[in-house]
Amino acid sequence: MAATSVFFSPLSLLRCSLAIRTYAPEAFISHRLGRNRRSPLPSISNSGRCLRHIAASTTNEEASAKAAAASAESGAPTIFDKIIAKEIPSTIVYEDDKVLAFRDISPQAPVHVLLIPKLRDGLTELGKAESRHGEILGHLLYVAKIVAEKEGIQDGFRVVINNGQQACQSVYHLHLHVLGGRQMKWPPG
Ligand code: DGP
Repeated sequence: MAATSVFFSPLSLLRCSLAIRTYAPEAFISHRLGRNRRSPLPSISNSGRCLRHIAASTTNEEASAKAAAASAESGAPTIFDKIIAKEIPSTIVYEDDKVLAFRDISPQAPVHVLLIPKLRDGLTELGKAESRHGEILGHLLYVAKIVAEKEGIQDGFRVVINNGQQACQSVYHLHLHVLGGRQMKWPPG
């Protein structure tokens, strides 16, 4: 039923896009259309184009996640190692001896910060956690709260961990997304 309505009404097209990446609908749509993320949602006349863009970007995200998953077990360094080593630039918002927090290169909300352990120690994804990781996992959550306060979103923010290919994880170094600065939607896509 839902699939049928998606193809017949512009509102349903929007619903479709929300279902694809609901945790960041406006930012996601406008980002994919190359617009400012605070711009209005697409007009009715743009809905066909919107659907094509959304379908293409969803495919891209899933393809990226699949490619990343294929090499996840290799233990190879990721782009985050280069960010930790400051070999490539990032906008750092918080740092201590265990955790680095920096702005996501493709923000899905006005505030979108990634938190990573400086030492991966087998934590390619949350699903690899063992009891010895309890301290760093707890610290990451605590730092999420610190970052939310520093960014002024302490009254409403979301912490997301994409785990594995089906969740569209694209970098196999555990990371928390801290998102906020706009009204979040639920359920996530
Ligand atoms: P995930 O899909 O959960 O694996 O999220 C990975 C995030 O990493 C994604 O939102 C984009 C971000 N990202 C990837 N490469 C870079 C980079 O070089 N710099 C920054 N700042 N973020 C990156």
